[in-house]
Amino acid sequence: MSKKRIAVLAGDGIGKEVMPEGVRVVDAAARKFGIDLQFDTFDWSSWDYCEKHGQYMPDNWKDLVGGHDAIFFGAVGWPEKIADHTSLWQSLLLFRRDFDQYINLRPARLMPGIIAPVVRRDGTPRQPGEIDMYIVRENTEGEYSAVGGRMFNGTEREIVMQETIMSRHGVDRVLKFAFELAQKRAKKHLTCATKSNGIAITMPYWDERFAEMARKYPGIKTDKFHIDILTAHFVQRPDFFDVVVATNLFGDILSDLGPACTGTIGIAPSANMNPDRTFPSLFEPVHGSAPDIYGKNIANPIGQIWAGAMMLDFLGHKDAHDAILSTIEKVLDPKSGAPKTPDIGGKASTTDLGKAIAAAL
Ligand code: GGG
Repeated sequence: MSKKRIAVLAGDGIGKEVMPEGVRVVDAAARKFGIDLQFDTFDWSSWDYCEKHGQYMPDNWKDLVGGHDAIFFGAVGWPEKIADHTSLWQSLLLFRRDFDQYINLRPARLMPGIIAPVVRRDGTPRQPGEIDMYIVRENTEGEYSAVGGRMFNGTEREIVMQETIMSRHGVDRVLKFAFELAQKRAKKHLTCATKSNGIAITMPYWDERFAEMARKYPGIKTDKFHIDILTAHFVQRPDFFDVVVATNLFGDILSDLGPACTGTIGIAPSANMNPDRTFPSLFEPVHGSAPDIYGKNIANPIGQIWAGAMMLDFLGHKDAHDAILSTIEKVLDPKSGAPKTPDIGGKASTTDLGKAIAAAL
């Protein structure tokens, strides 16, 4: 089998702490399953690089990583030094857009040993597997268009505006992906996140395209909720959901809320995919750089590790993905006695948990 080249960009804050554990476990899986991987590490896409060079990434970033099979990404953002919207648009959002990573796939699953903060209606705790959903987030347009501007800055006449862009091509391809994913799942249930009562031009269009696409998938049970009540349903009956498809902004919000309902966003992974494989896809934890806990080595590395498993799956190694996932479940199970980070009730370090998963693999 040919060598697969992985571009590794740890980025900012806890990205620097969780990435070594992600690489450790992906490397261990590669050895176990005979996958020939080469990790190429880059120090850019970080505030450290920006401080020296005045920008988050070198001008030739596309040449440097465009030939890789995948990008393994940590976190971006150092708000003490640079506005988040500047750092994001100089790195992560450029990857998503310029590499046409139009699907952002984010699973949320209740794992063994983690107490979900959302209990059942009768007050009993939810059990592992009871929450098991995928959020499919549109990843290149929508509310993240960056089209707009300011006029009359600093005056009484100041105006600021920003457009939401939806293209038929962009909407249809993410809906199609979501229907295809639902088709493969046992429940065959797809929920559409909308807000067409208030956002009366783009969101009705999103709903129309959803209804049109649904006609091609008669075997899929569909429903549609406005984003406000949908967030309430996530908290009150997360077990109802299977696959949820959402615009860029709504998908971002739901994919923090979904994992939060499973106890911690520290374990949540994210695959920014270019399914056409014209460009490399990018795999990252859902969480950001978390400056408040950076430097303590207490961040949960599972989001990064699980993202690494999704990367291996995308590269054609489902066996390695499944092995990492079942090892994470085994290690999280209280019976394992394995170390846990503070977000899941333990006192262990990032490194200890990463090493425990690699060893159990
Ligand atoms: N590991 C991903 C990361 O650093 N995310 C920071 C963030 O704020 N992302 C916003 C987004 O995903 O739209």
